[in-house]
Amino acid sequence: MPMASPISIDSQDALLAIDLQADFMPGGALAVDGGDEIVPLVNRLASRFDHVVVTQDWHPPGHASFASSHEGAEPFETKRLEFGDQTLWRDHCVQGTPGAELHPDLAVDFAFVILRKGMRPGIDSYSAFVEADGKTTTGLAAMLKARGVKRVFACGLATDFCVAHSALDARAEGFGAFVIEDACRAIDANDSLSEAWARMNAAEVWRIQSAEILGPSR
Ligand code: VGL
Ligand code: ZN
Repeated sequence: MPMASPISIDSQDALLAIDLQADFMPGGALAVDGGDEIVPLVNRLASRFDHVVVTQDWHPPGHASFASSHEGAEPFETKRLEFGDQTLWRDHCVQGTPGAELHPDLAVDFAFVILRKGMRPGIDSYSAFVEADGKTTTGLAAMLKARGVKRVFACGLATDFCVAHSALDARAEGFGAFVIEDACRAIDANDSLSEAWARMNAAEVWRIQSAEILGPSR
């Protein structure tokens, strides 16, 4: 089968490796199917980029995104919070706990920054760029722009939440945005995966496969 035309990565491209943490791995508090399978692929991708950002979901205990923080609420339920609708989750990625640690095989040495997000008790941040209030910036866009980055390639966990929100916000910040589909895994709760792809298609976030960057596997 002929390959889609290859994408050549240069010094204006950045890779975001999103939330490859123990709690999102099989056996973790918020396990994503196959989450561990993509780590070697993410490492191979990271070796091709001059700018690699690793993100870490990093919540204080009792975070507003936890079902346990709301009387009578269940995980996966949607709750109206101060800044809008929030999907509630089992407690996950609590600061300093083993579940918040990055996967031990992730080649973090490629990263120039480990960006922590979701740190404020009352507000979530799926996105690596802007918190769920829609206005508090993490500073990542400015950092990437200062380094001359024009295109952002996102991979990691989960396709339909933190990867999608990060890619959409990359676009909103004026970057070209790509999601490397086979280097992601999804939660897919209540149709969230197809909704995320629909929003990304509409925003011209391009869905690509790792082979378009790495070349055909041998
Ligand atoms: C994520 C749900 C809650 C993610 C983080 O990394 O996609 N999903 N917190
Ligand atoms: Zn979270």
